[in-house]
Amino acid sequence: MCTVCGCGESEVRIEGKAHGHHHRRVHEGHDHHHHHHHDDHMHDCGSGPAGTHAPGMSQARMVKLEKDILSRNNEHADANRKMFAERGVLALNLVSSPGSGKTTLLCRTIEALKGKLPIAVIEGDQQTSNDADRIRATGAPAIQVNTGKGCHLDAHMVGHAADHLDLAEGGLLLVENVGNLVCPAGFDLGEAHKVVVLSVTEGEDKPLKYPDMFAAADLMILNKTDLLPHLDFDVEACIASARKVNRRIKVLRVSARTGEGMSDWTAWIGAARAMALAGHPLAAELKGAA
Ligand SMILES: Nc1nc2c(ncn2[C@@H]2O[C@H](COP(=O)(O)OP(=O)(O)OP(=O)(O)O)[C@@H](O)[C@H]2O)c(=O)[nH]1
Ligand SMILES: [Mg+2]
Repeated sequence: MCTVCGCGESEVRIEGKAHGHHHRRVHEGHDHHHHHHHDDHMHDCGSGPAGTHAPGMSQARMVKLEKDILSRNNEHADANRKMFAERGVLALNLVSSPGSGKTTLLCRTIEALKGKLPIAVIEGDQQTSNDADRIRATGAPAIQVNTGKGCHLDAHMVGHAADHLDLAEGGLLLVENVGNLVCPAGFDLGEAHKVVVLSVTEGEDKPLKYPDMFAAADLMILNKTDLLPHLDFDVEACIASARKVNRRIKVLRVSARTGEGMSDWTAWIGAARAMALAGHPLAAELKGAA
């Protein structure tokens, strides 16, 4: 179950192989006993200590579940981070609402960096392997994770998918999370950075409406700038909103359609990669590759 929205367990599929995630199993039925428990009055709309609510579940139980789920996730995230560091892999976690242009951006990024560094992709969607197919068409290896009813990737899924990918030393791992501006914010995958993609068709108030996501990200890519002439989207107001929830967030204006801003994005990746490789034996050898 997700600590954010309280969605139930589901069967996760990694490239056609089913992985039952027993650690995500919860027995919500037990909570009926507590239905009239004294802290029940705090069920309303996320104002209690859990910061969220689920029908029939007490705030105390929710806080405990949340702690269990997140601490288990963090153990897997730490293991992933260690594995990425050992291999000198820069891992980026792309998060956004559905359709902001993540896969389009990734395909274009792979084209731009082709031959300069090894790139692999993990695609997260509830269903279909469409996005992994689109990535593979560029020649880069991709693993699709289908989360079923799940609304985000977790570190355990990413660890499994990374095993299947057999990541190259000194490479770039791009993780496209499930399209959802809420739940993926709470789950560390062991990535170096979360990158939030916001397209200009979504409205400039999104950082204020979904602050957790923008607070968790180090970079905001404002995508589909080619459409700006057709919209009344206020770019400056959007950036001001993002900075209100995250003073340090970097912002790049990009069009994955026309390629505008792509060189700023690949330069950002190059700088992040240099940081990821600092202290790694491959650092000198790979210098200037990206
Ligand atoms: N005009 C314009 N359209 C874009 C741009 N980037 C992506 N699109 C279009 O937006 C739509 C969604 O793009 P995707 O790349 O599938 O978006 P996504 O974020 O991967 O979507 P999900 O994986 O479903 O969450 C497609 O029709 C793209 O062609 C852009 O920069 N400009
Ligand atoms: Mg996609």
